[in-house]
Amino acid sequence: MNAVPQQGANATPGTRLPSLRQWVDEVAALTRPDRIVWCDGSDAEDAALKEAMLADGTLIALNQDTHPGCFLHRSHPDDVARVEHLTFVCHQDREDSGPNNHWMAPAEAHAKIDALFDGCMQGRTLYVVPYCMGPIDSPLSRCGVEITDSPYVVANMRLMTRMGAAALARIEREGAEGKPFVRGLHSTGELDPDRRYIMHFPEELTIKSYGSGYGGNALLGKKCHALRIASHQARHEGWLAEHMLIVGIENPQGEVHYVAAAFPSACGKTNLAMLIPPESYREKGWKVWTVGDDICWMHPGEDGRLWAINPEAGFFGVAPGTSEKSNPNALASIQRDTIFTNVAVTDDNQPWWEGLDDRVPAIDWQGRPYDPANGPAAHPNSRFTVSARQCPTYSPHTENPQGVPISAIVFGGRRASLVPLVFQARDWAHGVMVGAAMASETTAAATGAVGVVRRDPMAMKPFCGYHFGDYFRHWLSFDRPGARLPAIFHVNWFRKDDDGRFLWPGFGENMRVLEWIIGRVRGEAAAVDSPVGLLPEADGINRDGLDGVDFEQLFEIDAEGWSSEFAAIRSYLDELQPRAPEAIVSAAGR
Ligand code: GTP
Ligand code: SPV
Ligand code: MN
Repeated sequence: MNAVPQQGANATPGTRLPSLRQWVDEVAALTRPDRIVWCDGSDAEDAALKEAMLADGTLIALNQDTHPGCFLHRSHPDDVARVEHLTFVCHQDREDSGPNNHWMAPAEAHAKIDALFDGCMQGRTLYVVPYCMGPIDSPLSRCGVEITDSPYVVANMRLMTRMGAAALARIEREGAEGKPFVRGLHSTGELDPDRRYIMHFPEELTIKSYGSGYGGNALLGKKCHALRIASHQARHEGWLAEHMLIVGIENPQGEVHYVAAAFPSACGKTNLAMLIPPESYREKGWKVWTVGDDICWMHPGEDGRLWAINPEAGFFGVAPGTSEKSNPNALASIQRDTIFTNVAVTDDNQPWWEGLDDRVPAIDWQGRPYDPANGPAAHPNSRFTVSARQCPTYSPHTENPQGVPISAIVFGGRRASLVPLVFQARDWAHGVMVGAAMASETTAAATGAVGVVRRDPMAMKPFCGYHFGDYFRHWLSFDRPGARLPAIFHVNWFRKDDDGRFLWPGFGENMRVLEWIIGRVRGEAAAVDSPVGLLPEADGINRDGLDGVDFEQLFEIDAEGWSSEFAAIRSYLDELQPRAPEAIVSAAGR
């Protein structure tokens, strides 16, 4: 059956893969679009889409003299962040989704969301978007197809993934061998928060998302595929899909150590991935290479090490706070060919957000004349979408089909008190417990209250596609004969003094902490044991040129505070019983 004829200027003949063709036909029969476009990812296709979006107001051209190829998208004001309360992971068996996910029986979930999809693309175009997560020729990469009625999603997927003809060719080749692709169906629907669901069917490798156009809800290759579905696949295939940046640290000897770091949403991954070392480090020859800023897929290699790829091809980064001082690499990346979402603009139509500079914006993120009485000019979760290739420190090894070897894993959260600047886990099981015990203040990346401390194990609370107890067990399983596992650390850039000021300068100065981490990995830096783990010696972190930093307070271990923290961790692990692994529970002090 092919209910809807192929039409349109850039419509292509579709696909020779029967399973894909059949699925597109089924979706078209359900959603009833006016036309179907198979996206090839070409420049011409992108230009035509952008022209159409400029014509209908989906995109607004920014100042093309200062920001060539840059556009602004203003989303619906009720559609600015991930919606965790509307996100479901629907395993057949409820237990498999765990208490960490919302669950609905798959049949019920399909029925509920298919009712919303029924006829929803009438008057619209259905885009078929084949994409590859990871280098196109890497055996570690995985493919998917997103069907969407949003040209904004198509333009973003083109930046965030390897999208188009090459991905389709790989999907067809693998399909002929019986290897499945992930199916993602998306419609912006009416953008009504009461008619919005983000649903995952891990056992069917299927995603259905309705009623939102926002990044994490709508760019299905990202959180839905590369974390929720991929984490489920990874569990069964023996690898890890994580909410981590990947950064290469080159020391003065020219050795590059790759570090993967899991921080919750809007807690510093993009910034650490693009770090520029302080001048005193650059003079000595330290360099930093950006591999990825949000997602990391790690596979055990034949040498026993974990090898990582960044499944993404672009950055969907937080705009507020990005400046020449905090993140010059990000700023340099977004001077051209960037899509900005929900930022403000200056009177000469340049993108602007809080923390960029001291200019006063003219128009706020909702298109109103800027009035501080209305709140921030840019939405706190306003974002930029840009190709990773535009980052000045983009690592050429990002394209390695085998990935890069990971020397250290770093967990971290936003904790105003209690948690020291850095500590190291004593061994793998202790490190898995440290990751499982993570907590962080909530941010604007998801709807709901901001600044509330919640448990966010391994920064995966919103993204783990299965039961956290099984997930920790899976992590522990990597410790086996022959393994040469990364050392595990925990950092906190966000500890505050009694007046509410950050104790640590952060950003580029985080290099000092990375230096200690690399020193530990190389067996050079010393450490002392403490109730939470291994701490740097008194002068273990380089303090040269850092005046006024209170290291004593930064590293203070409050025994009483930690005793209640461990009690909270244990009661959190209790909620995961009977699936919480004993090694984690006992590492947490029982
Ligand atoms: P997602 O894209 O949502 O997954 O977030 P992310 O982890 O990539 O967050 P990002 O790096 O964009 O950081 C977001 C916020 O953290 C911004 O407000 C930054 O200014 C702030 N931030 C990042 N690094 C530091 C740091 O070292 N110190 C302090 N104080 N703030 C930081
Ligand atoms: C996050 O919220 O962790 C993000 C942005 O990286 S989104 O793609 O919307 O999930
Ligand atoms: Mn993220």
